[in-house]
Amino acid sequence: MSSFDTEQAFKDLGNAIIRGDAPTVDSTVRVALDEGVEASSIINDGMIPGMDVVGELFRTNQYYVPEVLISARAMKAGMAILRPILAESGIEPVGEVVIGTVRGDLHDIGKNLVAMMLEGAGFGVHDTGIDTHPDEYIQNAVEHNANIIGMSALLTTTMTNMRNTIEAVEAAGLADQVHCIIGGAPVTQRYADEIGADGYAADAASAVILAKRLLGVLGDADEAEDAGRSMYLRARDALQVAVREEPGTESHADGLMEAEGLVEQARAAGYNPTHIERIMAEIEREKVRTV
Ligand code: B1M
Repeated sequence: MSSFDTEQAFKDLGNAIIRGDAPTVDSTVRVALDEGVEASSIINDGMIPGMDVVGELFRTNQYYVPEVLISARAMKAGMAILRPILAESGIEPVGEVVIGTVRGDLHDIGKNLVAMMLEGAGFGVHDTGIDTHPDEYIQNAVEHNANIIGMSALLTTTMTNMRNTIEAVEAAGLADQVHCIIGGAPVTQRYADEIGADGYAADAASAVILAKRLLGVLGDADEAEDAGRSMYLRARDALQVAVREEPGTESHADGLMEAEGLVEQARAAGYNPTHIERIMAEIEREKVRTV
């Protein structure tokens, strides 16, 4: 009888992605496949939770760009093995996405993460790379019969090309068929509303939820995950506000209590236990901080 422990393999895989250890990702994925674990489960239960932690470490300044790049490379190593298997398995893609960084913008780390997460979630992903002209988005959307065009921008000067692309999509008569979604560090929901985008996502995991919601394929588990994440993000904001208050004051204690309450709600919604543990540890550390 095989002594293979699937749960342990998923943990090892997630940790290897967090460490950016591509050789371990490669070997663990191969062993899991040999043991009969589904390719989609390897991605969803092993790799994406790891990448999710990487995103969180980046958001909280515990990881910087080089670490994110190394982890993304490890994720890519796993995807390279799994992509052909998913394609062969004949599972219908959830939808087709054309994704790229907008014209004039060369930043692609975040866009690549979003593309990988979408691919992992079962979307057909067609990546136009960096510096994507509005016409190139449209050509690709027509060629691949896309449901979604995803645009990424990291510069305030290139964000305007999101608006130009949306206008070009409308001019091409594709607005009824294709949803335009946007993201990137300087982009906000307000900007998305202003330029008539169909949606904005703050990070790669939220982009997957958004894409599924737009195509009407969001399941109950996704909804719970999304609710948990939003509680968690509110807890993080509350903690950040509390940290700026003087320890020992009522406002400091109130802020921490608010953060703790929100974390409990996120926990109840089943949100990622690693993130929950980490933020609880931060709250506990803050509780005993003195001036
Ligand atoms: Co540049 N850069 N950069 N840069 N760079 C920023 C963005 C900047 C904020 C740095 C700073 O000044 N503090 C600044 C922009 C200022 C502004 O416009 N407000 C800046 C600048 C000014 C520049 C240059 C102009 C510098 C120069 O040459 N003088 C130049 C521009 C080149 C160009 O694009 N034309 C430039 C160049 C570069 C490098 C080439 C050196 C390199 C890019 C390498 C690469 O991407 N292959 C680089 C980098 C690495 C950065 C920083 C340090 C990191 C960006 C990053 O990768 N973050 C950045 C400062 C910073 O953000 N701390 C900076 C990690 C990544 C995981 O996060 O991309 O935000 P992010 O993606 C997230 C979310 O935003 C979201 O999900 C992702 C994952 O969670 N998301 C989406 C992203 N796209 C999405 C799409 C969606 C949904 C969600 O739907 C479709």
